[in-house]
Amino acid sequence: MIPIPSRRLLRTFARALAHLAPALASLAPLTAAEARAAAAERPDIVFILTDDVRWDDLGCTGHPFSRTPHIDRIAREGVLFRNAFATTVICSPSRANILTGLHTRGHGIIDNTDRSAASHRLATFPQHLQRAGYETAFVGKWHMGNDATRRPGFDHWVSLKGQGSTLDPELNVNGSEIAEKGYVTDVLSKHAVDFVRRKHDRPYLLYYATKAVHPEATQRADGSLSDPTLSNFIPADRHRSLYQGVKVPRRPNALQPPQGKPALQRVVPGLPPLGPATGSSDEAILNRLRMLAAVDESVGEILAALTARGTLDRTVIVFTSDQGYWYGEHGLSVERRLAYEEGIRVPLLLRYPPSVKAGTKRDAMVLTLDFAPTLLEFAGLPAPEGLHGRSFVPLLADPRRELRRSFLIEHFSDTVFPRSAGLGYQAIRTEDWKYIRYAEIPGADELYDLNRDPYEMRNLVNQPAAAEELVRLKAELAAQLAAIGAPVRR
Ligand SMILES: [Ca+2]
Repeated sequence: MIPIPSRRLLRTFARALAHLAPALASLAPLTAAEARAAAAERPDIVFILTDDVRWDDLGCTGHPFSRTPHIDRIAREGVLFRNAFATTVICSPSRANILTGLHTRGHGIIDNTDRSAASHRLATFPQHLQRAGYETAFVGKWHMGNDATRRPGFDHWVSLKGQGSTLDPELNVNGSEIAEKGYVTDVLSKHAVDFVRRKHDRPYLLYYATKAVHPEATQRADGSLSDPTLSNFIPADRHRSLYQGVKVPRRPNALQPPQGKPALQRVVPGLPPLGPATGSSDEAILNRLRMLAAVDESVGEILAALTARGTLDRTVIVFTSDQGYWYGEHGLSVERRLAYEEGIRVPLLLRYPPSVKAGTKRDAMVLTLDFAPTLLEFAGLPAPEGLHGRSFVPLLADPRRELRRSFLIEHFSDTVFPRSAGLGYQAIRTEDWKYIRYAEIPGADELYDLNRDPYEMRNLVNQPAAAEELVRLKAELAAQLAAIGAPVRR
């Protein structure tokens, strides 16, 4: 057996190699990426993925009363991306977007039905890190199917089954089923912190995916839900009375029924039309924020564990979410899926002092697809050919850089909610505009001028003054779809 060299020895070797790099470059054909990998100390990576947390749920993103001091610290001592987006607005596809760096049509996890086997076959960034010598750990919610067994690319595996239970969750820990006691965020946090505290001889990736702030429900193999209202948000007992008596803020587009949105104005048998009364209740919103309070405590415990180890400043820490949620905008609540801003926007914070000055803010558009190439670049590894995402590392040093002028958002029709049946679409968003083309509803296209109408309340698709822009956006959408190709079937 070949002994694994200690981290100190590797660092010494890397430093020596860095000094020799100019001489070696003339002798051996090292690629630029290999040279970087050899010369730089590879950071540890802690990737924190929350579920359904909105970009504006955090103190650091302007929430008036949500208390998230530990999460905010990542932004205060690192970078806050103000325009970060998910490209598919439901759990399973978005998780696959993050892991693969591919658009949903590129990886084939197109909805929340049981795609356990397919998710074992994805080529993911943790696999690349593992092959490059990283120790890799997964803790939390995988949610591509109800199979909780270990997926390729992870040395250490702690997973909920499907959505998992909020109280006394069952976990698959490296192949053994374990019944835990307690509140799910606390249980997962303990596993995450335990991993950080371990002795690590190699750089590591901790991929920590919380169940919070997702409501309590079981998702069956066909994607249907045990609780179709999907509104049972359960905070930890200690947070049940948090924020009592506060006034819940609402955006202007939550206070009136949708207009000029034929897809949302369809008559759905047995359901009232969308409007202020169909949106999320104050109590649902408050319970989500109470659930987030436990996540914030967990982030605090992880930061404390990194500080105690002395590795805080050489750890890339990312905090984000798989997609947003509706607080009554356009009458929506549990549906997710749709392409409006409150669904596609995600929080994105990153702390890594060697590359990021404290208090940095960036406005360039970044996507969930960008995590895979970004984290590989931090580890000194080139991105595999054919990814749809791009590393956002160059944005950290240069506020004028941007990665793209537009991006694709897509949803594949499913049957989980009667309201959202047949709502499959492809959409294109630029910095200024959004065009949504519903695939199965003729005449329901939507076009928004995001500068003049940030709440997406005036559909301009039939306005002559917007006709030229519409032609440009349709051409951009067609070009992006052609470049990415037809959906992969899994
Ligand atoms: Ca989600």
